[in-house]
Amino acid sequence: MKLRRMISLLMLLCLLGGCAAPSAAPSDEKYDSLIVVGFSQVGAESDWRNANTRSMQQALSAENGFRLIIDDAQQKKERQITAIRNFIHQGVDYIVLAPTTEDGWDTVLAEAKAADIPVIIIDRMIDSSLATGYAGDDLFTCWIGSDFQRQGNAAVQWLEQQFGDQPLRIVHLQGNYGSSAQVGRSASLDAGLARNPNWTLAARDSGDFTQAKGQELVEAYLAQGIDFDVIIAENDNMAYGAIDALKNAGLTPGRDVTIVSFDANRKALEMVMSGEINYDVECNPLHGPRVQAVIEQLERGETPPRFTFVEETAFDAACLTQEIIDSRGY
Ligand code: GYE
Repeated sequence: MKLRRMISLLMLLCLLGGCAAPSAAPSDEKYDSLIVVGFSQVGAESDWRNANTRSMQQALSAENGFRLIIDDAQQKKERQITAIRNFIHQGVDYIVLAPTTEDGWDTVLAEAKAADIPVIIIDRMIDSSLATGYAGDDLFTCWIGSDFQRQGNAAVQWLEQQFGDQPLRIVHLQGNYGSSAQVGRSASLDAGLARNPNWTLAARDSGDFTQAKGQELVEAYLAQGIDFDVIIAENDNMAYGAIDALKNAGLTPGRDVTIVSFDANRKALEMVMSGEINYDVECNPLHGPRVQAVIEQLERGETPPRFTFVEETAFDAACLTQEIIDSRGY
């Protein structure tokens, strides 16, 4: 247990028991030596997210010297802010934040900074102006995640290669508005629409990264008689929902409608192999060992890189092998 946590506990004991010296049982000693990490997770909206949570649990385990406290915010930023305040109050050693959306973190992260608790941001970013510099830059220690615009560019380039200047009517299922994953992936498609005059947007809505909403949206478009050639789903779970809606309407996904998706979970790769998904851009959720490495560096007094972009690729049936699917860790 670090000093900060020790002080919080002593204060609590003073309040409860008039400052009697606490006696440490052997099991307490083991507990005391663990690094306490409070992790504010977005939610459990997708397979990607669940793989990310599992990766954190596996890496930040007691065996590895950590005590991990996870708060599931159910995709609500207000809940994340409350969770971070609770972590500060508990005196955790580190805070890990996977932010729902990019804006609105200045106040609570300034509170963490005032309490001298390092904040590691994973997956999405706070404020998107990485390139131009962000006023709140010193409010976090480092960030680990994906280049979402690069992922979006891969999807758009694949469509350009496949269809040339053929007319395309595109349905765009977006993630939750204001999240870096949505902002980056959507920005790429907007650029693609601008440079391909034969592409039109048949429909565009947020499915909040969930399978149920992906299905609902596509069912609604079909019921409205909207015609489309391509569905771009900003994650696999929305693609699964869209595929179910198409099948229920007697259409063959991957053939009648081209499906482009993001994440490349194992199940989705199997669907690339069977032809139901045409192209899937990888997004790696296995940040647990990366966070572990960063904390261990900080514990040794070293300075980890401020921004770590994870290396990623993309798959269509032409480049996918069974070996890749079998070695998929998520
Ligand atoms: O693509 C989606 C999840 O932020 C990269 O969030 C993450 C996205 C991921 O719900 O499946």
